[in-house]
Amino acid sequence: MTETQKIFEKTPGWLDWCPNPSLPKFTPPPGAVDAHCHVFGPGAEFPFAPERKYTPCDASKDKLFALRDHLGFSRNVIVQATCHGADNRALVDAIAHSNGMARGVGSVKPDVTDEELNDLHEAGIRGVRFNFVKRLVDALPKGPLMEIADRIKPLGWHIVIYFESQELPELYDFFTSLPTTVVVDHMGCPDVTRPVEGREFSLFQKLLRENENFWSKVSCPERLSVEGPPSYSDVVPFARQIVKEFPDRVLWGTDWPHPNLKSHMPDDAWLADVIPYIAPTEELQHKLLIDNPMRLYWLEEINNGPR
Ligand code: 0GY
Repeated sequence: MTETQKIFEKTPGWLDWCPNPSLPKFTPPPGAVDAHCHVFGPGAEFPFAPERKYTPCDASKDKLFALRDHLGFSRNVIVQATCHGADNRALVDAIAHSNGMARGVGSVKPDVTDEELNDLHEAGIRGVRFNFVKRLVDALPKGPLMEIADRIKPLGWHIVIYFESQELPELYDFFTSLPTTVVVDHMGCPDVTRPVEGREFSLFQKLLRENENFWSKVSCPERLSVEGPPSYSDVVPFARQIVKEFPDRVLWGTDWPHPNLKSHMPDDAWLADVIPYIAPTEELQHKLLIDNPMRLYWLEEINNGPR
């Protein structure tokens, strides 16, 4: 085995993405956006970060775009995952080959220059991700994160935060002090064995209710569910509640290629088929899949019309 092969050997037990998803029963409205997905490598072209906590299988832009077409979506928002650290090259390359149909959320370090930020903006990046999930990253001091927040604000970017629900009480004040629009990944990862009206999820709803700059992705049933596929029915009431109360501040995404799943790998059609259960009317589906992501990621198209 060569040194390169050893470096990119995927984490033991890693579940690969579903190679042949079925066709969803749900037909997304024309122009729908998958607003949370990733590209991984290919590692030989875009090496994974030395500080990563896992090594994924390759998940290329071509496979992502093929999935987009297969599921009946039109656009992608590609989010930087921790295995690529603050090296956004795979992400930028994917956007560059999307014919304008992808935008991105990157990852930067506090020493990023203004020129680099401007280049990322030109490349189609519209936000940065702050990751607080302990199994994925070493704890980040808040000061440098706030510096990054202040630097990206003039570009009109937003911040995507990824955390687990038990961390919210401690992080709440920091989150509400962020100066931009803030998008929470996967509803703050609730423990779905607890009630929707319980203390834990109520704190998350309070965050959105009292802070109009906060949005939520109603994504990742495959990661949150205890009951499991194909209907992920224990996650639906949580997502449905958020869509109902905050219809203009929600996003949906596949989370393809579903990093670090332990129990099963979803057929991505199952995930699309959850949409009508969490957004039961055409109006809600249109906001969730088109109006909201377009406002956040393709604002100039709304203002100026298509390119
Ligand atoms: C993980 C890994 C990552 C992210 C996601 O849902 C996600 O966006 O899966 C990451 O950033 O490395 O295991 O959750």
